[in-house]
Amino acid sequence: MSTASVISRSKQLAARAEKVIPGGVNSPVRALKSVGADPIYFERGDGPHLFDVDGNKYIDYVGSWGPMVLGHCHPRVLEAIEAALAHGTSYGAPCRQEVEMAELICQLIPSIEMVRMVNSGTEATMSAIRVARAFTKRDIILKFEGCYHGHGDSFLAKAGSGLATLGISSCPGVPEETTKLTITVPFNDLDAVKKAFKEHAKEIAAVILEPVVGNSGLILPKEGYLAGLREITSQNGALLIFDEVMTGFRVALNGAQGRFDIKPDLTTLGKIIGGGLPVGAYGGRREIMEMIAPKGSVYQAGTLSGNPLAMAAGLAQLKHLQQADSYVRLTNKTDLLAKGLTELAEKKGGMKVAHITGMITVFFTDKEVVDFESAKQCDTDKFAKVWRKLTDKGIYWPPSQFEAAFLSTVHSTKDIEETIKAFEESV
Ligand code: HOZ
Repeated sequence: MSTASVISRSKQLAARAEKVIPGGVNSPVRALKSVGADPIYFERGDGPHLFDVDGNKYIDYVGSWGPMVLGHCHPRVLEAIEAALAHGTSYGAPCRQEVEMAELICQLIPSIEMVRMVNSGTEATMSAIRVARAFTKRDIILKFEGCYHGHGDSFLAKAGSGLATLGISSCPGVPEETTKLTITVPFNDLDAVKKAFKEHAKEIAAVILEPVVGNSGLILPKEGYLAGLREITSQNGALLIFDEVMTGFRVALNGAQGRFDIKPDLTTLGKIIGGGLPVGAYGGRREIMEMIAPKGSVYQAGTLSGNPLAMAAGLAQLKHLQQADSYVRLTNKTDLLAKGLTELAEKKGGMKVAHITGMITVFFTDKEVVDFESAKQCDTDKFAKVWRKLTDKGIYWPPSQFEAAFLSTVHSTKDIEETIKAFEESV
């Protein structure tokens, strides 16, 4: 444990990092600015736990923002990586594992008839809208306030996640011409979508959304909302793209689309399918995906795409998740945490808890959170105070009101009880 008189190793690393990495971090939320803390540098993970460079142990609810659904260092995943590692780290050429990965994704997610592997969720969404534009011969993309689809130019308008955390509503460096091609409307409001289609009939190439929003905190779709979007897009000749980078293989084996029984035209994936290694994918209807080069002329490429290590890790994780009780266990664990936190919210007030299998958010507000506007009404100062107390008690909760927390299949009942107790003592 660090003491006040000694400069912690995290602080020492942060001082060095600030000189050579913008803000000292490789992704903005990690700077912990909005919660009034200094970056924590981590050394290792083990099951549901993380250990920082100062030797502090945490129950981890970030889970690398989604991939660690089986916890850190799962033996099956490590074995698969070790076996693949012995054969080299990258070929820049096709490999057996990428074929197996594509077959498994197509088998588990029926709306995906063909899939292309990329290296991150950002690449997946950028590529998905390119092929959607090519297929529909239209340019406008409709997205939702508070949804986050990575840092591609088209997606940074009224985005959630780090932009919401830092209060950046539009990003310098994105050409105005690009911004004009993105329409944003509130989530969970079908009338707003209908109005946008009325105003831009035959111009909207695609509607893209997180079917369960994880980047404004967790926001569930209202009853009938996703079906309504499916109907409107079909009627208007636009594609429906589900960004399941977070929800894919997490809220159910067949993702949010399986859980809510909606068939999008295209789906983007990432996180879990890489087992913690860098990965992304986009896939969907065959006639759309066949437009991608070299089958078609929509260009998209990548040296590390279908990387054998990432494929091996992802395959091992997906195969393990296919085992009978994975999602029952993940659901039960999430429900247990949600029950404890909901009881606390009812007792204390000023808190609302949203959850679905493997994901949870505590919003510091009295009102239901149904969209970005209501998420932004939360008391972020209170969130920051509670976050700091939780961290001191060894709970590593996502450092932003606008991020969902992630559970794994290996969080124990004891871990969850400790977490509820830490919340009781912190709010
Ligand atoms: N914006 C990411 C989660 N929604 C955080 C990425 C990171 O800091 O690793």
